[in-house]
This record gives sequence, structure tokens and C-alpha cells, in this order.
Amino acid sequence: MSPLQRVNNEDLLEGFVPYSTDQQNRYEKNKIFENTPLWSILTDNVKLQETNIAIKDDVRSMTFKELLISADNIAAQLQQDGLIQGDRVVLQMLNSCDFVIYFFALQRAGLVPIMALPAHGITEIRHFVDISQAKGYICDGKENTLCIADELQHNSSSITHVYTVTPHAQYRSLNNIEKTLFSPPKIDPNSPALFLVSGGTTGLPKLIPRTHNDYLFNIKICAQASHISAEDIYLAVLPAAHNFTLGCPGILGVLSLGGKVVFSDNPGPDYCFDLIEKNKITCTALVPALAQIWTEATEWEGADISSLCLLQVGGSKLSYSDAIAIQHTFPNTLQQVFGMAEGLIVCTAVDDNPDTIATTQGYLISQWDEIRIVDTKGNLVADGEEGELLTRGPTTLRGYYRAPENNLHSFTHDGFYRSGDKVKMDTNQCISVTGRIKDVINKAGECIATDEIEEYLLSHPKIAQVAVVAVPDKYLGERIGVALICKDELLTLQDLRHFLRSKHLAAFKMPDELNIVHSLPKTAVGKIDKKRIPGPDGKPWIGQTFN
Ligand code: OOB
Repeated sequence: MSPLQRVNNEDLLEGFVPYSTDQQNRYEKNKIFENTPLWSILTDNVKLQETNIAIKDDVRSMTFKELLISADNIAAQLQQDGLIQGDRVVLQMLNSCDFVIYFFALQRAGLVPIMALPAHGITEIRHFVDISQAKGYICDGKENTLCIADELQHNSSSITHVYTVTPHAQYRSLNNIEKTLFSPPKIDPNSPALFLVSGGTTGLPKLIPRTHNDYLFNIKICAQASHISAEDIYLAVLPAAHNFTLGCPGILGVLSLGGKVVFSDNPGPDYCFDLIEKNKITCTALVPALAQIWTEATEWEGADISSLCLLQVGGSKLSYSDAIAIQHTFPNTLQQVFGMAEGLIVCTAVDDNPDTIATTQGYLISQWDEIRIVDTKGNLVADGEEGELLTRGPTTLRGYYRAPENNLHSFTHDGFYRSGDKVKMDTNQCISVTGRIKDVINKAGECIATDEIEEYLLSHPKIAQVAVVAVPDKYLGERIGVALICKDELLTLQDLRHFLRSKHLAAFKMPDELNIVHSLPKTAVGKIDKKRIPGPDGKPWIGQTFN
């Protein structure tokens, strides 16, 4: 046994909600788990692919073997510095080879990374540290993360180890450390391997424990659903720490098959199209707002991007018009992905009927996922009807980490996760996301779903992007605010009302206020962030006091 291995397994599982005995037995009986550590992705490939390039960024590239050696050297140092198996470490890095090296270093040392996104600020990071009592913070050492490092170094009672990847006077860098002997601790594959952070729309993100077994299974089923192979070269454009980029099938999925990952720290089409041409990229994943920009950019960007054969789009609703434009511009590449850090992944496949790909978010990719679509009272809706999606399965959490109160209302008594997503399922078992259950405007007692108005407005030929939000109103309770990015000609509130009336939308659903903008605020991963949509005075519409 390694001296730095935890003796008491219970410590590793404190605050973590396991599967029910029935689930555990079913999954074990059917051998769906591999019962190996997540790092086996790397060690398995080193045996096969000693000389193949695994990762590449602007600065360097590394074979599988070099990657393992670097990760093990850092892991050894982390152990020597006193971190022990099960300790939590917040990892906050831009897309680069270092991200993967440090991710695997933590895995090899049995440390559990909290996958912070580069856009998270001190408020979010401190929240992650407080919940997890993390001992370590590892960051890229850029200006914003250095400020966070300073803050944690001086004002956190749990953080004892701060490292920056680029050397910095005050902090240690673990790059170029001496080769030392290293032996990984024995891993319990049913314990958390990493914590993803929730992408929820309210409050601070919650921590989502993902076990070695569950995440390996997630990677495997996503890789199968996306038909990727050792020949694939994946471009990591969205933040690497996000579930979509990391494991659906993403960076880990492509590496698990012996493929190659290229990192971009700039999502712009000019930059990424050059990378696609130079590296013969075959697959990537984007959020809809970015996919729309890439699609438009093909009109003036000259790079040859014909190597791309899988364009995954997910994270928020892809409008029908954008899906059609993508299918036209990148023929036979589009895969819609409806996923969540909490676990469930639903997607189409590139060889599905083009109409299915354009109009639905796809189907379950694992026979072990159970779903229910329920009405507001929790009863199953009739076939084809809309309702909230509840889900349970091998990749779906049974509880947020150390969040008993949240867990009471986020899960049913029999362990189904309440996603908060409004969906419907057609006769081919295809799921369409129709909105969020809480995304409604209560205008003078009428409940109006914002997504219905958004969907209509997005079918307007002069509208590029839209967000419909509830604006507090002294008399009506709430009124309907619309923030718009127009394509080339500006529209007025009258134009919108006229258009919506022509679609026979009820009078009470007509927008009350319009703000034309050049861009819409985005979340850490690039989804439109409704909480921060500005009203005409520039202040966020939601959360304003009555006027
Ligand atoms: C992905 O994960 P998260 O955790 O950042 O966000 C999950 C939420 C879902 O509950 C849903 O509200 C929304 O994002 N969402 C979609 C969607 N994909 C995610 N809404 C409509 N259409 C879609 N295609 O966003 C995520 C994780 C793994 C793979 C892909 C996305």
C-alpha cells in the first residue's frame, strides 16, 4: 500500500450519495462498469500508442507516453507535498496541454479535481472551496486566476497548496520537475473521480460527484453514440473542464480510443478554422450561439475545413433555422446533444434522418437510463405531451455533494433527478427540449412560457438571436421583455408584434418592451445567460425592482 493511501474508505465517500442497492446490483449484475480507475484511459493507451501524439496546443505536443510520464512526475510531487488520496483540488485552467497533464496528475495521485471553468470568479471558487474543503488550487497563473490564488492563499482556512502552471514568484509550478518514483494509490472505482459543477440558472453552481465507474461508462456510451474512433482528431473549443468537452465523448473519449486532442483557447471561427485545416480536425463540440457564428463565418473564411465530420451542438436549444443552416453549411456532420453535468446524455447521430437531427435533440444512448416526463403534480403526461424530465441511471447523480437540503427537492423519493427541463417525446422515442419549467412570465395572472415566444421570433428572417425575459412590473406583476440581435436591419416593437400576430399568438403574449443589442451575455461555457440580459437602461432586466 502506498503511504499516502487513505486507510479509511469512508472518508472518501463522506457527503456523496451512492446508488440505491437495487441500482448497484443491477449495474453490477449486468457488468456495465469496468471497475478500473479513470486514469486507465491513459495507461491502457500508453501500452498501445507509445509514439502517437495524444495532445497538442499552440506551444507543444505530447505522445501518450510523455503525457503519462509528466502526469506521474507531478503526481509524485503532489504526494511528496503532503496531499493525500481523496483530497479535493480546484483545477482552473484555460484549454491547453497543461489542462490534461494536471487532470491526469490529480487522477494518478488519487486526488479529486473540482472542474472549475476559466470564467469562474472568486465568488464561485470560494464557494467550491467552502463546500469541498479543498486543500489545493491549481491554476494557469494568468492575471485573473493569480488574483484568485492570492485570495485563497491568504483567506482560506482549508487551502494549503497553491500551484500555478506558469512559474510565478509566489507560487510553485510543477512543470519540469525531476523524475521521481511514483506508485498510484489503490482506487475505489465507486468513489468520486472528479466533481463537475452544475450549469444551473439560479444561485451558485453545485458540485456533482462523478465516480470512476460512472464517468468511464459515460465516455464509452458517448463515444459509441458519436461513432468516433482512434482516427479522430478532436478540437477542444469550449472550456475543457465542461462535461460536454471533457467527456461527451470529448477529450477523454477521444484519448480513450487512442485518438488525438488539439486545444484552442480562442473559439473564434478565423482562429479555429485555421486549426481545423492545419490539424485535419475531424470532430468538435459547440454551443448553439457559437455554431451560428461559425456557420456565418464560412461565407468569408477561406480555410479548408472539409476534414470535419462531426459537429456536436448542445448546451442550449438549437433553433430549427440554425440547425438547417448548419446542415446546409456543414453537410452530414451535425449531431444535437442534450446533456447535463448531472449525468443524462441524449443525442442524435450524424446518420439519422436529417429532419430528426434538425427538429429533435435525439434519444437515450444507454438502455440503463430511465426517464419520466411528468406534469406539475408529478404524474406521467400522456404520450407526446410536454412535461418535466426526471431521470435516473448509471451516469446520473443521486445527490449533489454535501447539499442535503438541495437534494430534498432536486430528487424524487425513489431517486429520480428533477432536471427542471421541459421536454416532450415523439413516437420514435425522440426527445425535444421545449424550455425550462421555471422559465415563465406571470403577466397579470397569465403564465407565459418564454421559449414559445423565442421559438417564434427565431423563425423571423431578420432575427439572429433572442432572449425573452420577465421584467418586474408594478401593475402586471411581470411584463414581457425581449432582447434581440438583429441580422442586418433593425426591428421595432411594432414589427415584432405584427409578426407574432401573423403567427396567431394570443394578445397577452405580445412583447411589452424591446432592447436591441449587439451581443447577449453568456454563461461560463457560452450559453445565453438570461439572468444578465440588459434592459434598455443597460441594467439586468431580471431582478430589477418595480418601475
Ligand atoms: C450541458 O451541461 P450543463 O450541466 O452545463 O447544462 C445542462 C442544462 C440542461 O439541463 C438543459 O437545461 C440545457 O443545459 N441543455 C440543453 C441542451 N443541452 C443542454 N437545452 C436544450 N437543448 C440542448 N441540446 O449543457 C451539456 C453537458 C453535456 C453535453 C452537452 C451539454
